[in-house]
Amino acid sequence: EIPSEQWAQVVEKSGGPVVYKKIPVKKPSPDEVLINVKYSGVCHTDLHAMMGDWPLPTKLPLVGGHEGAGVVVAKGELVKDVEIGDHAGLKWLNGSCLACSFCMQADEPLCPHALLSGYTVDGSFQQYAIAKAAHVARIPKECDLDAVAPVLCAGITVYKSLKESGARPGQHVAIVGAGGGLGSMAIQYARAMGLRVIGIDGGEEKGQSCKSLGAEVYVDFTSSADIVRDVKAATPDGLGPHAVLLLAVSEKPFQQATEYIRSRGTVVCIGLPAGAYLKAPVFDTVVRMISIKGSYVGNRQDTQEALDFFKRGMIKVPYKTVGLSELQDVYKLMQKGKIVGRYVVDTSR
Ligand code: 8ID
Ligand code: ZN
Ligand code: ZN
Repeated sequence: EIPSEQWAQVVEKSGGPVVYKKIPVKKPSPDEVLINVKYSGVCHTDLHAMMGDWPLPTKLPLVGGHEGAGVVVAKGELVKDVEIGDHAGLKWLNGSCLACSFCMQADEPLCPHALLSGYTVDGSFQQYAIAKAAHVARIPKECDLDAVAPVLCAGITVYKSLKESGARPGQHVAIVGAGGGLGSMAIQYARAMGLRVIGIDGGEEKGQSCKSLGAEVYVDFTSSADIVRDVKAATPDGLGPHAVLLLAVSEKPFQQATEYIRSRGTVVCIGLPAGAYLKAPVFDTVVRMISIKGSYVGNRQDTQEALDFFKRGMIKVPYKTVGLSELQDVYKLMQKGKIVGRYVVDTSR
């Protein structure tokens, strides 16, 4: 009942576009599962991969996608704790060695042998995708597979980054890029974790979305005359937020964040604009004791915790569903910064 051929969106050359075509269905190796992907979120990372934005080459031809939610339909003989029929998620970290010092300490995203879905191995923009069983997300049966898909990268990543920020309940976090895919999730996770949110993005539609998701203040970077002043003014004592999550696909806010972060606060870099650099004044960083760090997806435990928030009904993010065949149109909207929340593709059309 597993077909030998399937529909997929394939990047055939760096720069794209994606080509909707039939390709063979692969068989899982002994430690792998085959997931019948029902829905996949579209992350900005998938666009970076197609455009060749980063200093790490992708495989080619490439099937992108790393927010794939579906049903396990086949498994290798070594797979003991995932069953056929289980709901499972293909995430960015497709597999890791499980033996290096990072894997041993549950820092598996840092594994030097990591396999990346939709980047170094084929991902979820196909109907049947392969993943290492140890790393697939265990999706509870009560979760709708379309709504849960964006949790598999966006949700895990922002949840982890909020933990990395060290922000405590009642404190303020500024979310830069708050109207996008990661940003919308970040507002909801921050609220669920007891934090107070300042959303920063561009345009009225994103502003309304940020507010409805739980941001107390929205700062519009396209119309604000002084972003630093506006962000600081959004905290009761005017001294700025305790944490900043940088999710934007633009270098500018990476240069601004140290100006409005509170003293002893933490700036967390998550977005990956092409060729971007961080810049911060040494003097301020020292005398205001500012921390600047990166955060990269999450480990298996973070994954299950992020899913648990979703299962308990605390994470509701706007998404639009279109056919997998329409992926290139989604990329066009994404390139223009026009997407509020997430797009999810339905692999059946
Ligand atoms: O593990 C990681 N670190 C990780 C995981 C997943 C994704 C990192 N990412 C990276 C992606 O590769 C991408 O670079 O996070 C970035 C954001 O991904 P996304 O949320 O999927 O992208 P999006 O939906 O296009 O949202 C980006 C938002 O940034 C806003 C845009 O308006 C959009 O809403 N934005 C921009 I562009 N410039 C801005 C600015 N100056 C800005 N918002 C505020 N100020
Ligand atoms: Zn992603
Ligand atoms: Zn490892």
